[in-house]
Amino acid sequence: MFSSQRCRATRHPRPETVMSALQRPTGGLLAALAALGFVLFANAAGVHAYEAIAVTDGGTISGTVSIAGEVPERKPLKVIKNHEVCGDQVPNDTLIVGPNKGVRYAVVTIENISKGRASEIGEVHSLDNKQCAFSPHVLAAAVGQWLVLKNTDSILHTADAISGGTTLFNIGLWPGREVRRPIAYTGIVHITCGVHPWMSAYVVVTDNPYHAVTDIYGDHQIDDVPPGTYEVRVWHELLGTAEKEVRVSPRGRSKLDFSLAAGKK
Ligand SMILES: [Cu+2]
Repeated sequence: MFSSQRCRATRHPRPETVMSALQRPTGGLLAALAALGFVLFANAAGVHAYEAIAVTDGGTISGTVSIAGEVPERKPLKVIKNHEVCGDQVPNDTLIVGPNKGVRYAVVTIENISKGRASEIGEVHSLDNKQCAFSPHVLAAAVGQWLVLKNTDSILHTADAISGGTTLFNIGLWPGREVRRPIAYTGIVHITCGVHPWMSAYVVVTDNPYHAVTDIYGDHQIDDVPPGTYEVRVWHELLGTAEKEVRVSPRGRSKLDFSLAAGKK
C-alpha cells in the first residue's frame, strides 16, 4: 500500500524475499537481527534504493485530509479486564474527526520519490502503553530509525507487531519496561496488545523522510521536497487510501487536500 507498483513485491516481504535482500554487503547484521526477531520490518533496498541528496530549493506539500459524507459514530471501546487501571471504556482512536471534518491519524506519503533529504538516522519514536491504549495511535517513521516500546501503566501489556500477515515480534511489556527495536523495513505495521484486545496502533515506515501524520484538524505538511511531480498517497486505517499527483516547484507551496469516503474500506 505504501510502495509504487514497481516495488509491490517488496512491500510485505516474505522471509525468503527478506533473506535475498539481506545478502547485500550490509545484510549480515540485519540477517542476524532478523533471526533474533529484532528487526521491525524489511525493505529490499537494493531494488528500491532511496538516495539522500542536499535539497536547497525544496518545496512544501500541505493540505487537509477530511471525511466525505456522514461521519459514522465511533463508540468508545469497551474495557473487558483490568478495570481498576483501564476504567470501563477507552477512547476510540480508530476514527477521530475534528473541526471541518478533518481526519486525525491519516498518513500522507510520497510514493515515487527516489531522491531527497536524508532521514534522521537514529531518531527514536516512542510508542507508549498508557491508560490501556497505545500512544500515539499512529506514527510514521523511516528506515534507519528506532521504535521504543514502553509501558507506563501498572499492569502488563504486550506489543505484538504484524505486517502483511507476517509476525514481526511479540514483546511482553511489564510495568516500566522499555524495549528498542530497529526500524529496518518499509510498510504498514499493525501493533496490538495480547492482553487487551481493544488496543491497537499503526507504524507506517518509509525509506525516506517524506511522510506526515495528520493532526486533529486533518492537516498535513511535508517540507523540503525536491522540485518535481509526485504521486502522493494518503492512508487511514478505516477510510482506506487515495492518491493524487502533485507538482512541486522550487521553494513553492503545493496544496493537496484529500477527501476520504466513510465505508470505503
Ligand atoms: Cu494492553
